[in-house]
Amino acid sequence: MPDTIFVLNGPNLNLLGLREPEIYGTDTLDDIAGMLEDRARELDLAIDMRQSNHEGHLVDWLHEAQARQAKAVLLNAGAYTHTSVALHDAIKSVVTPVIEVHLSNPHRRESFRHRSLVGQAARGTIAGFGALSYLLALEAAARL
Ligand code: CA2
Repeated sequence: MPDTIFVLNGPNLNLLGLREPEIYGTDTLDDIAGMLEDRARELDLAIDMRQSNHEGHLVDWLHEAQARQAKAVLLNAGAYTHTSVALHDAIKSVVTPVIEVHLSNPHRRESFRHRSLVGQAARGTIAGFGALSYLLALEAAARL
């Protein structure tokens, strides 16, 4: 069985490719899942990609990643990145390495996006490369 990489996506990312393409690009979340699955196959990894608009689902899925002995989690927590102590604590509570992912570069945007509670707990961060951020994070996860 190949190792699994969980790819967890937070609020509003279900709208990806449908709104605000100037910020987030034209790829949908399904397009990104397809790209990740293609590359994962080459790396002998499996992808488990999920999206929720609910903070607690993301917390539950971080715990599940650990319970299932996932190799790593790629986490784009959306706006919860900047607000969620619960996600910060959940990342710290699991041994599974968590890589923070963002399509945009939050540091080039509004000041309320400059603080990341996810990034303060994550193994590392990849941001600013659109859909490519996810692929780069997968490359990093494969090498952990
Ligand atoms: O750049 C990223 O990946 C973000 O995590 C995206 C979040 C934002 O709150 C973070 O600061 C940075 C927003 C996700 C909303 O996604 C949308 C996609 C299409 C249309 C509208 C929202």
